Amino acid sequence: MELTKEQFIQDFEKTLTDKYAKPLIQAGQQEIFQSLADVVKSYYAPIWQEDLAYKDESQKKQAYYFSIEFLPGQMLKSNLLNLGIMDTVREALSDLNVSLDELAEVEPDMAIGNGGLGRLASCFMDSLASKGLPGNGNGIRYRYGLFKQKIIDGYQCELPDSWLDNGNPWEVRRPEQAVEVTFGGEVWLEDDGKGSLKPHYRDQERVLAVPYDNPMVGYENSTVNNMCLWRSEIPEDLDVRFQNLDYMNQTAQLSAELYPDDSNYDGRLLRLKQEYFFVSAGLQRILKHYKKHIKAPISQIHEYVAVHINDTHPALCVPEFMRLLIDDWGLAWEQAWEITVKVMSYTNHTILPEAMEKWPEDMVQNLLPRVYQIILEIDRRRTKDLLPKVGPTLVHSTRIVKDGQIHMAHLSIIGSHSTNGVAKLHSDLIKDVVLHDFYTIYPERFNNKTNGIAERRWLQISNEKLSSLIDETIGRAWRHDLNELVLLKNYKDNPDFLSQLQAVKKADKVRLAEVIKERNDIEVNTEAIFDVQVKRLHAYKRQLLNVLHIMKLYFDIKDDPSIDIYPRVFIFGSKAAPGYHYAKSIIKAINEIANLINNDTDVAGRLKIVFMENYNVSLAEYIIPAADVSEQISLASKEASGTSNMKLMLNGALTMATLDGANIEIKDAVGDENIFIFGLTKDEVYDYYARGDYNAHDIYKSNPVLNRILNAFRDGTIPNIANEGPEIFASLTTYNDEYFVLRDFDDYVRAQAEVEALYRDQTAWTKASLANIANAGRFSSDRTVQEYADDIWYIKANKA
Ligand code: 26V
Repeated sequence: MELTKEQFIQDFEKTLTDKYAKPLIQAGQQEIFQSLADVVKSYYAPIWQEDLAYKDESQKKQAYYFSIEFLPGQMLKSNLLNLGIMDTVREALSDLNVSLDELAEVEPDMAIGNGGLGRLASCFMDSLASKGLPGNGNGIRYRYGLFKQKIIDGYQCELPDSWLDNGNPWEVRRPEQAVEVTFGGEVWLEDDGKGSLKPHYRDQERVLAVPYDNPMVGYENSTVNNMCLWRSEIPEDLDVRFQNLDYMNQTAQLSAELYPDDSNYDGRLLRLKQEYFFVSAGLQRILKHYKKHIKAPISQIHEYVAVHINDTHPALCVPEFMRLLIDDWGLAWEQAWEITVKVMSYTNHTILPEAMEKWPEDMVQNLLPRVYQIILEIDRRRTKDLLPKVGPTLVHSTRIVKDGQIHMAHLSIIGSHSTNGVAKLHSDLIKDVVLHDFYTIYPERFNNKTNGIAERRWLQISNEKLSSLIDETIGRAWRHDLNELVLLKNYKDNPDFLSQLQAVKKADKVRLAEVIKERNDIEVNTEAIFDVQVKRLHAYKRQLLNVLHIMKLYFDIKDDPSIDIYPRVFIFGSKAAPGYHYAKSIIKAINEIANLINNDTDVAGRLKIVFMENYNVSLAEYIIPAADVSEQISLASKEASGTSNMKLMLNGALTMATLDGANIEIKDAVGDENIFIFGLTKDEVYDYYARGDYNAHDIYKSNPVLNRILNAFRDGTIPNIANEGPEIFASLTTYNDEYFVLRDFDDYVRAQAEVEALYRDQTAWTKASLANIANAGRFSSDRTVQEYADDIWYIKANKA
């Protein structure tokens, strides 16, 4: 949009007066932020309104991304950037002696997601809008987002994330579009006199779902999509005096809290309620909209609507859509089923068995009696149809209802026309191993969509210095098409450019060093290698492998304090699920090792370990630009894709990687000479499984370096881990090291030595860094969502 500084200042000062009856000079940061947000809202609101009207009139097909998590982070700069008014507003504020950067920090992160899955959903929201694609979000407006992590005495403590205390300035509450979602009670079918059976209900619990619309502003275009988040409330006509307290609490609780665990399936009733709540509300809204705006019969809804099931959490979309089509719209089963399969599509984000959702049959039956009937009927009909075609073995292994449980991945695959994994390797594993029987039955449904990241947040906003350097070098076209970054390759032998690239990295490291000083009170050497591992804490991601390597370097120094070791700063950012005991022990161990090494005079500052508390999107925006090394060291086959690997690459870090997830595609993009690969391959891991002969204890016994390091966990060398140390020791030895940490250790050490050697040659390193940036184009989520649009959703860009 067009905006002059003068116009902005006028708008801003008027808003401040209207809102707070105060001049700028008397206003606090919070008041200034809220006023600025209101001004920005006044800029996008008309575009939003127009785009909504356009979508209704053009009758274009729209996609709805159903996700129980979104992780957008702060929205101020994103909105300014995408509206094309970042520079104007920054300068105007600066004329008023207000720093945009400081002001932006006032906004709490919108953290209604755990990690990779939620952040991917938000990158997709940004990309859909920026590509002008009509794609909307549907989720839950949790009152409390992902917990705030405090580190106290080295331990993770969890505090509530009360992000809505000052309101959410971007959202619009739409009570007039509230719908009801019902739970429990009894259901029975009666003939409606016209030959079909209609459900009748008794004693149901009613919950009001109120939508809050959040604008997803497209980058320098006129698209504003919608992310709808539902809040649970008590229906207005219920007389609260006659309701029991349990019900009142449960209802209010529904949208109260995000489940802070993305590592283990946990069959709690409230979680199932949340899943049904946003699924039912979202589908009801879509159908109401259809009735009102789309001039076509319901039997054609698949030509107007695509619903995406982001992991299995929204899998109830399948039976709920069936219910609405049959019970409310009067469709026959066969027709409803055909439409449902065409409308739905599903993404799998993990193949770890412990994360697979299976709900006990009786729980679903009690909570959602009608939906349960429909699930049984889907399963019954499919079994009957398929038996003669594929035989009992395949039918049984792919049943939705089995052993008293409802398999949500099975439901999602069977009830949709597309199932995709999130990186090539992961999609292959799904087809060849984990869901192989489904692939045999429905081969045409399976496909890959390699993840991507929104470069606007992960480069333009978080790394303005690098962005400016790129602009000066190759122009601004990359801001609309990340593939343009390949043009940077022309500068790989340009010493001027290389030294500017180094200067940018240095400046980003200095900026992070200041944050570290302020938050951790640790001084770090900005000449050192900044070695970064940022992601949720999980055994399969192997933060421990990183830790063992650090201990090795430490012992090298202890053995010979004059040893020539290149200085390194190891930076960790990671939350553990509150109930994941082992992950929390690893956090404690990292912090105690940090204390030990950071304060050892022999080390003399050559090694520094920094565990940054409360890793979240806004902290990532500081850490990632400053990274030299990106740690992507999961056991091959376990990390579906990873996305921090892409963010770090885009910011010029070199990847230390196993051949897992999207790391493989990063390697293919940058070439073997610009990445550090180590460790077992997926096939080697599977061979171990097949033979069953992995013996971690043997490695512990026979490898003296590892022997010494592991002993340090239980002999007091690492202080203050009397419980955690032996626990970690036992997991790696007695319990046979589930993720082959010891097996990959030597090769990891070898690859880390290569890192050090290359870093000593600053020119060679910088060239490799450049190769990473220049080849990051295909990891843009703009590419990813375009593939979803073309291959799965069949939606087309606005005004195209
Ligand atoms: C799983 C579970 C398990 C049941 C309990 C609650 C819960 C909540 C969230 C999840 C999601 C775990 C899956 C996940 O986040 N996968 C990550 O998805 C990223 C985006 O595709 C991908 O890059 C990561 O490799 C993958 O671990």
